[in-house]
Amino acid sequence: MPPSAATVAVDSVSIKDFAYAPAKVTVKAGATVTWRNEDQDPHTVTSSGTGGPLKSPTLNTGDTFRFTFITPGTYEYLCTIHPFMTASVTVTP
Ligand SMILES: [Cu+2]
Repeated sequence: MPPSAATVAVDSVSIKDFAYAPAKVTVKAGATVTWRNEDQDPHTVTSSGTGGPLKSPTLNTGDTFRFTFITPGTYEYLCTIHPFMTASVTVTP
């Protein structure tokens, strides 16, 4: 049975106007999420707190970062340059 439009996993996130869009995405374990910086300013994709798996380099305009999520859970992240930019990825089994 094909998934309905409402349940299609989003696996790409734009970084634009100092925000991640969409700010909350849900993917299945094993999915690779791609972030792309569409802003004129540099940003990062960095796990909140300590010990998280997301540690992108500084992404300049047009740069992309990919991460494959293996373990289910909710992964909060932010931009270390602009810590008010926060978002999360939820990984389902
Ligand atoms: Cu930023």
